[in-house]
Amino acid sequence: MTASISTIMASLAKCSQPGSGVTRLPFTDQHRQANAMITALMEKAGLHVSLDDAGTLVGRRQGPEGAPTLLMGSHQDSVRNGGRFDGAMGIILPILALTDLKDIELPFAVEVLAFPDEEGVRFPTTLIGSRAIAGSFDMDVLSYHDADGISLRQAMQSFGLKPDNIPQLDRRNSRILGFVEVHIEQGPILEDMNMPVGIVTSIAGVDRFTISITGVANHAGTIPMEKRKDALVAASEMVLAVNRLATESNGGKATVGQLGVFPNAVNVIPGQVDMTLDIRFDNDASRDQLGEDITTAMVAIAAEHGTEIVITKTYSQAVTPCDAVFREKLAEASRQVQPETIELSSGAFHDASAMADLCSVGMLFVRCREGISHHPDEMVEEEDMARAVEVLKRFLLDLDPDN
Ligand code: HGY
Ligand code: MN
Ligand code: MN
Repeated sequence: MTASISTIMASLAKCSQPGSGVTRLPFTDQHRQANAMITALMEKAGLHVSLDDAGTLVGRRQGPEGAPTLLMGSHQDSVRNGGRFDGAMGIILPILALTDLKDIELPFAVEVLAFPDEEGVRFPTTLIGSRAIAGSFDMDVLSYHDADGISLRQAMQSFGLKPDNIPQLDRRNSRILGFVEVHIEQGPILEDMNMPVGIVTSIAGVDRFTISITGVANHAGTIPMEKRKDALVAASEMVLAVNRLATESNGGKATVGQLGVFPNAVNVIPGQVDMTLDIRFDNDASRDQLGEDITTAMVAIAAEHGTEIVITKTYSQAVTPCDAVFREKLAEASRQVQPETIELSSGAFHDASAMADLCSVGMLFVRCREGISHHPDEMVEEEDMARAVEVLKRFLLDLDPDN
């Protein structure tokens, strides 16, 4: 008896650090456990499984000699205390679709990719596996390190990988039909419209920064207020400025998600604050402008408080349009599970954002409860996941590699 999709997702969710929700970071024991589970499901689907040197698990179904390859999949990693569907569902559903089509010839090869890192939570970079395949991986990020001082290179090597081979993963000279990613919507639109699935039109662009504010740590009881260079007061004003400028930007989103205070002691004036900034917009020019407004405001606030500031852009991804042919074919396929189709843009970015440097990309969103995501309460109903598998099967059966 085949386990229900929800049961599979619940088992995969157990590959997590202890605590509420799912915390599965790249190149960890939890990642290894997840890869073992995904490998078993890929093998059941008749896929040949391998792990590439960027940490992407590749499940390949051969096609006719010389036929192009359709790429599918998503990311295995999660945010901290995240949900069980973000990323992982986009790996499992195509595997289940291929399991059902095991005995049916397709005129192309298919690969399901379980990317190691899309969230960029452990290391200040992101889309590691997809950028390696798309040929846009920056080898400098191998020197980036996590909160424990472990470099990305060390983490990959202890995972059994040879990161120096990453440039060889570039697939830009191979015959790729495209990349199609299934993903939880992470928003309320499909639920509001009472639609199980939706077709993505474009994926938001994103800029990410690390910001270091340096003041003077000193005794909380002896230094008069007017003589302080309090890094946390400066940082707090910056956080409020980020929120105000994004709110006034008419569609932009900006978030300070991480903030560390040093020395973080009850009786010491904070000497150092390190924080992150994530800026999104549905067009590149507005995102650049919002970034400029925010960084200008931060520099002015730092000066007002006599503190130093270093702003480093750690990641940038342009707005990614989804391919018109894939949008149409996914819409056709989804009409078999719902009479109407709906198109919507994605405020989140995805591995498809990076894969667009390699090939045409398409995305299928699946309804989630109350739009909740990046949270333990993230939920996708069994029947909606089953519908998405049916859409994928129809999409695969109707896809003609020659047009
Ligand atoms: O941040 C994002 O948009 C994605 O969930 N990594
Ligand atoms: Mn995701
Ligand atoms: Mn996510």
